Amino acid sequence: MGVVNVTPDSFSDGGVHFRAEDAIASARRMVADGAAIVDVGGESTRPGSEAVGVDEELRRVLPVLEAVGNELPVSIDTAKAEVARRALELGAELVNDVTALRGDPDLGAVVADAGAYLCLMHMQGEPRTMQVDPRYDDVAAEVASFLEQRIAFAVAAGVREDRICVDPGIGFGKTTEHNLELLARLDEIVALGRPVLVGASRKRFLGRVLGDDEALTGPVTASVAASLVAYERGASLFRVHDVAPHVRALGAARVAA
Ligand code: HH2
Repeated sequence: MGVVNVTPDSFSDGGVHFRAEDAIASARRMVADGAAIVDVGGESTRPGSEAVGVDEELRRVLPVLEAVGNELPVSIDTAKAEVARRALELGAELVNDVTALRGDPDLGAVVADAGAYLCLMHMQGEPRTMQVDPRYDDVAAEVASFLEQRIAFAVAAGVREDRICVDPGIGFGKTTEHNLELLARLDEIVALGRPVLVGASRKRFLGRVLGDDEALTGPVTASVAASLVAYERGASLFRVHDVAPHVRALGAARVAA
């Protein structure tokens, strides 16, 4: 899954795709590079970010979806029912909701009515404050239990269970140690029986793993390493900014496994 953030402020590529024509060109290039789907988003969820309104989010993503929604496999990264509804009309097939249907009471019905795929992600707290002091007694068990409950919630809202994938939410209300423990115990998320998506790409804990305590982003080499670890532990979807090196490395890992 290639990341196309149509935002001025995303943590690692803020502004790169803010102009629709740049986002469209990147989406096409990512698919040419081997991405199975591109994830178009108009709201940053980086630590400390402020929410954007529905009109602004639509203004950002609609031109991109109008151009590539029916041309490429597209996912919409949103927590808003109205944004998801418009994106699905324009050809998107998956709704990637970092709030796991806790953000907008109407989103479940929109996904269900469209028969779309849905990604449910774990997040502790909300983006503005989530990295202030994240705490867990047992991070993997708590994330797995949360995702199990959100699958049940989505199914109760009418979403077909076989359309749902789950995501431990790397970096969303988690310390470096929490992120590493989630990757190490990913089998506990895989045991939920749904495909697991992992989005470690460029996240700052990868810079810290390499010894840079001040890092704001992680390098592509560490991003690929994290995806390979996740693949080895059973993940099947990888949300990444740098598609080509991930496609090559994951392709090689599949052959080598
Ligand atoms: N991470 C980000 C955004 N959306 N969705 C899922 N399912 N999983 C993730 O790990 C995930 C996500 C954050 O990364 P990015 O989109 O690059 O940054 P920003 O939120 O600042 O736009």
